[in-house]
Amino acid sequence: MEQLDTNKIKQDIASKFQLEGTLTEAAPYGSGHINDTLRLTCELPQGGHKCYILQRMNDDIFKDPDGLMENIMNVTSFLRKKIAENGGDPERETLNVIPTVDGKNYLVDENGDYWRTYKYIEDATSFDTVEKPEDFYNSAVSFGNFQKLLADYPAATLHETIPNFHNTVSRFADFKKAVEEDVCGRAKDVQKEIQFVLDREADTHIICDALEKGEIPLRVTHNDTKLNNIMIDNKTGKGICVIDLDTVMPGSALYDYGDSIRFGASTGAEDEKNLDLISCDLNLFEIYTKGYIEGCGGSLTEKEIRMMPMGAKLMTLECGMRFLADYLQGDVYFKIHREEHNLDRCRTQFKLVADMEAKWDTMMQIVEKYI
Ligand code: ADP
Ligand code: GN1
Ligand code: MG
Repeated sequence: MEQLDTNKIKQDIASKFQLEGTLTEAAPYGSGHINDTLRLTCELPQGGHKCYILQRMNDDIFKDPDGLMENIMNVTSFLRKKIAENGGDPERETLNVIPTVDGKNYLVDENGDYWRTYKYIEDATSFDTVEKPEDFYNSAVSFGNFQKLLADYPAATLHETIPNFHNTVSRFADFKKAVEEDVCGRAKDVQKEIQFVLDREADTHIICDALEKGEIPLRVTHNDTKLNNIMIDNKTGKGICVIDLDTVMPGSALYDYGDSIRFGASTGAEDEKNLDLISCDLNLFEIYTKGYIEGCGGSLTEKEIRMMPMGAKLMTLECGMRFLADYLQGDVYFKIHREEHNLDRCRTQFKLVADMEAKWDTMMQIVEKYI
């Protein structure tokens, strides 16, 4: 997709949404890997200002933006009702879509790009790393609660925005295909990383098999539960709003739990080059485990709890496979900000997987405390 032209966005795109006040600024925002995000600032006639989040949806990745927006409208209106019933603030505790001037949920511009606008959640922060363990705990409670709130959502009405998103068996097949095709001639230099994945093929079946056999339930899950997909309230420190709802689909609680551990229990950044700084922090692992189980309000089964370490390991392995496959394919999926960015990212994931394997018995002992 084309680079963002903030002047053009101010004139042609933002003006087509029902914004309050006069738009004064449109600035790139956040550190998501998928969509292009901007923060809009509008001056209000009575003084003060109001912000919005404007996003160009990635339609290379989300092939059915219309279905995706239908999911978001339906899921957020379902959540709004539940939040109000529970005495919360639906304006702040879920995403709120701002319509276009002609009343649509999203805009298609003359290049065929898809745009949407959300209310900006004020006085809250999304963190790229765990600065305080309490934030991680509070994010766990919120992600667990998110899943609990969606427990009776009519799952069959959800569009599958990315088919097989956390199907580790099909992710493994995609990975092998990327290695075989080797379109950029990069495979020869990353044999060690490729072998790391190939050695773990058997693992990729474990959650898929458990779902297929009905040993663990299919639920409505978020599927992209990294720490920066939650807004932490600046005053209370609580997780105030789960954002980035593009991948809300039927899935396993182990996907949500595991992806959060992958990102937040790591002692370093997802793209850290110095692998000596990367390990799985068992204190953070335990804090998140406790918070997630509490947030789910007793709904996780014993089998799910026992499989939590496997969820953490497989979500980390899967993400590493995806980064490495993208590196082999020429960096076509995840946004990169430097040469070999995806290679650096895959290496942190594999370092984490190896560390989890080394700490396996302790991880099992930790989760068993919560059965
Ligand atoms: P991506 O899919 O690219 O990760 P996100 O929807 O997660 O995009 O948005 C990127 C970042 O923008 C988030 O990590 C968060 O910092 C910020 N953000 C997104 N939506 C909001 C919102 N409604 N209010 C405040 N900040 C937001
Ligand atoms: C992407 O959109 P974002 O940046 O929150 C990706 C996740 C990966 C993550 C790795 C739709 O998440 O699956 O785990 O990057 N989202 C999509 O950081 O592919
Ligand atoms: Mg995000």
